[in-house]
Amino acid sequence: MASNEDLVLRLYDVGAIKCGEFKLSSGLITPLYFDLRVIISYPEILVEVSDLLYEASKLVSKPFKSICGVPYTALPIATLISAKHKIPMLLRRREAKEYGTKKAIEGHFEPGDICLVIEDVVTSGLSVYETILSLQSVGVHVSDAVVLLERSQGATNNLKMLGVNLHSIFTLPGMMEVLVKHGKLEKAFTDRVLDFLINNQTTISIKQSANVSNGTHCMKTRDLMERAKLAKHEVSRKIFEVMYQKQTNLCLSADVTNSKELLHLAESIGPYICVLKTHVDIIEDFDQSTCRNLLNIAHKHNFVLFEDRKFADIGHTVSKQFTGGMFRISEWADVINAHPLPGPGIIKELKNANKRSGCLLIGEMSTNGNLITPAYTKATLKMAEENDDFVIGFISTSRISHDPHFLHFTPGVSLDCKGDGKGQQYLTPSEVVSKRGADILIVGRGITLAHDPVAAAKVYAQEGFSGYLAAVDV
Ligand code: 5BU
Repeated sequence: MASNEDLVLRLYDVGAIKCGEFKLSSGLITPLYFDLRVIISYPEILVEVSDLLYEASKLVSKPFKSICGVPYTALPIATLISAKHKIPMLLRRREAKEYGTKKAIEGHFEPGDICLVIEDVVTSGLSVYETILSLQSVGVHVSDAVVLLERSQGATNNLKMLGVNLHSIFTLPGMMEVLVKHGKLEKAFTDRVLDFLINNQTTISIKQSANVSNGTHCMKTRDLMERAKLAKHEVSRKIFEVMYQKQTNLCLSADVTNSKELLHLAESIGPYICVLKTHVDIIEDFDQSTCRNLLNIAHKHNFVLFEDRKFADIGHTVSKQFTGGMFRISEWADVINAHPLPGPGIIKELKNANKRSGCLLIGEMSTNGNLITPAYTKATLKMAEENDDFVIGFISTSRISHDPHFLHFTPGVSLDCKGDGKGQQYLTPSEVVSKRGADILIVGRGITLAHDPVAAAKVYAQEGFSGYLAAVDV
């Protein structure tokens, strides 16, 4: 078999390695791009890549029963390995969600089987992880993945954090060394690519901000798993993880007035949201079974529950409102919120009543003519920082903290309306997420009153999350 160096040169010669300016799926512009799809036109290269990945598969931590290529480039690679080494293959359908009835995974498997995932190139590892999630959804486990090229932008660490070992044949710097050695690339160009790699890590997300003098940090990238690691409360960690796993930053504000409608919205829109927000005090037929059912749906579709109670009284009263009455909010809400207006006592008493929930402080409001001033917002931030074992972030209309462990939820979001004539003011998803730095967009009537609420939720989720990925740090 030809050496690995020969393979790199042949990949270059057939146009699988390209220099220029290319947009990655994350939106980043890279000076060096790999298009391994072309190797299907060169069977010898395809066989060689498959052989190398098969060799790498011998390094895995747990024996596997089947292999699964990440669609699409890795499919022929996985097929060759499967046929040559008599290893059963599974196939992940990318379009399964859209067509509802189709199975996410084709092929025969038993729950508990271990599958090896195969991929051509990884940047953050997200495509590999999506395939793993599909396999997991049918009970198939993945402990390892093999990849031809690790672009050295964080995939190995990202997947490690998710319990998956990534084995790569080449790293990007290693490949470039070979190309420089053989006169295919200029050293100055590869230095530029190395700079690009260093500056575009998908996991290193903290750097000193412009206002380093006062000790605050700002996020360089908005990497969710990195933020999950930095979370100071179990609930914020969970929210970051859910956002990452489901690739959504949409919070549905389910402001309906009966349990049936609420549960129906939760069930149908659950797959597209990370948080479901309620106003339980507007539900006419509320009882504890509403909560039990809601919790089951939240568990099934992997989202968290936020009761938008906006506590605003003295500590003694809010602790009773939180834990007692007919709503017993502390027993089921993962997230609650409070106005900082009464002073730190409100936070102390809510925390004493139940630390399991995370609290958002209302630092800004979306309504026309509200009385919140910049000084009030600043004082809210201070209060949050002093209680960051319980305060997980803010309701706000802009980013008020650059500390990446705080979450920013922004209400007043609509794609086609400027206001509701009752004081509410709307901005579009891209305005709140890309320009104002929201992490999570709160959408109520834009979805619940839509002709097709599920279709509307998909649009808001798509707009919101692509805005999140494309957002510059603010
Ligand atoms: P809408 O239907 O998307 O306008 O609903 C917005 C929701 O967010 C609604 O439940 C409000 O109570 C909530 N909200 C808000 O709109 N503006 C604010 O400043 C705060 C909460 Br705080």
